[in-house]
Amino acid sequence: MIISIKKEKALNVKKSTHNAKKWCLVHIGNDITYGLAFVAAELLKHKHKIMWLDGDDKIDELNKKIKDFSPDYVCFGPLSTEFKRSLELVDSFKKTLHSLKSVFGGKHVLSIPDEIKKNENIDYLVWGPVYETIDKIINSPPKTYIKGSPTFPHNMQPALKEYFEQVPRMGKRERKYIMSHFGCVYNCSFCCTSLTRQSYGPKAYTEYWLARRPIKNMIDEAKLFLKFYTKEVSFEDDDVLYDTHEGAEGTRWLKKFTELWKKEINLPMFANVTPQTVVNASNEALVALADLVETVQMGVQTTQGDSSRLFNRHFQDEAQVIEACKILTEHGIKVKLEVIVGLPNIDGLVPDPVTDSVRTIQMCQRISREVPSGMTWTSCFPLMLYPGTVLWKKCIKAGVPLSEACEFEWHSGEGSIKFDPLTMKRIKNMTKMATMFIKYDMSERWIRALIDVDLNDSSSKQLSESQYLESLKFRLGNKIEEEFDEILKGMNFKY
Ligand code: B12
Ligand code: SF4
Repeated sequence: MIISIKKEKALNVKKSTHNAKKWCLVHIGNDITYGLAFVAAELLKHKHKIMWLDGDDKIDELNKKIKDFSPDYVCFGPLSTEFKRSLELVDSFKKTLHSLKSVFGGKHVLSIPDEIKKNENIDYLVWGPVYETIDKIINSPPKTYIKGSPTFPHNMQPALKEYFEQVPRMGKRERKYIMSHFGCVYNCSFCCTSLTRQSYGPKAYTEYWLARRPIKNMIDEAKLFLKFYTKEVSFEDDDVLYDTHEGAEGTRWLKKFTELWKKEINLPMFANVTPQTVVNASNEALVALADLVETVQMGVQTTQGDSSRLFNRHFQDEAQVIEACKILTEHGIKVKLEVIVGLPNIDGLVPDPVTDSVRTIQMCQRISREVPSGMTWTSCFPLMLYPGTVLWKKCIKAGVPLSEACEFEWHSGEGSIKFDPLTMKRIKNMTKMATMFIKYDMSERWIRALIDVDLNDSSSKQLSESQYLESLKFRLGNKIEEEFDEILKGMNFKY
């Protein structure tokens, strides 16, 4: 008996004070629902039974699975883009199984809890981390609002095996994700990450969200990728070079991680960086990064004075982005630049959104010319205002009209700001063609002429698919084109 208690302690197994319950976890969309995999792990740790569903399957099939498994709870962790589908599903599931209780958590819930509370079919809302919430859910009456407690990253391990097996579309997804910590040091006005920092305070944020996980835990997580079809792994930290300036602890961590990744996993990887950390990173960290990844993604968004103030990114300018690109490419790392167009005119900062978007694209052309050809690639997003963010609040306050066509799907080119129809068309076309404008270094006249054309459904689809293929080729080489049709089949590609 004593041995088994010791064993349990060593395995960090927590016993629930309740009988095991049945929980259904609902995946939605084309990408790994990373946060929900941590919820799955917490449930398994408490000895509950789980079942994953692919929420994009036909509703009749899903209802049948709900009936057969008969769960006590159904869990959703939607981003804003997936919220509508979550509500459709929960409505239908509750009609199929009257005793079913729903639990909602994740970023969208965190951003606008008061709005979410109005939905009748939502029984429990979890605000923040899943930790220390499971027993509270079981013990509390419906319509309870529960705040989770943060835990140290060494206690956070996602349960992916059941997920990949039961949602084969995700098991077979060519790209998998991994994170070494779960926070971000910036405060972009279009992002909801800062809400967590505000709610738990900067000290807790640094301690829990910005501390890195033990490397062994990440390697254990990634060993599973080797058993499923995986072509590449996205190192999803917002900034993989965080804390790698001269003398900082991050350099040692990155070197060690790279060494073990190459030895034990060796799948192609790409990562996110910001210009600020690249220019300050130690050479050792850059050398390790170059060993780990072939490409990085760099959020440039915009670097023109006024529009970058709107985004709260005015600490970075074009010169810094160019310097960062040069440093990275000199280390042999290719750079994907990410920019945002379709900005609102608040406080007179962006009087002409089309000209602002042309200037942003021209900036990317200038940046690309500064480094050897083929070493950069640009992705252009329409501005999507996620509810609860600083910029969303600002737009509401300033009476900026919002577009109902925006479903937070960036391939669709539908942004949040409702301009006049001609401007809407031009912004949408810009997001669909910007990659090409930059790759082929087109002049302003060509750009302005092409964003004026009326795309039909087929051309719109082909342009978005071409951009997506371009991103895969940039990272994985031209050969991936042979598998592209197969990759598209596994996706519900929205364009
Ligand atoms: C990793 C990541 C991704 C990954 C995985 C996304 C996913 N669906 O899980 C990828 C690369 C696929 C991705 C894509 C996108 N992302 Co993203 N991404 C992130 C990132 C960097 C980290 C999120 C994360 O996994 N954290 C680690 C986990 C452990 O934390 P967590 O998700 O908060 O989960 C914890 C709790 O919230 C809670 N929890 C979560 N779900 C549930 C459910 C229940 C029932 C319970 C009880 C608890 C619970 O428990 C977890 C453990 O404590 C954040 C930025 C950031 N730094 O937070 C943006 C972020 C989540 N992404 C965002 C966006 C906008 C997107 C895209 C829409 C971008 C785009 N336009 O294409 C796409 C959407 C694709 C999709 N359909 O999933 C926004 C979301 C805004 C919003 N309100 O929706 C964020 C916040 C960044 C931002 N700009 O504001 N993203
Ligand atoms: S860098 Fe990314 S995660 Fe961090 S605040 Fe900006 S958009 Fe959000």
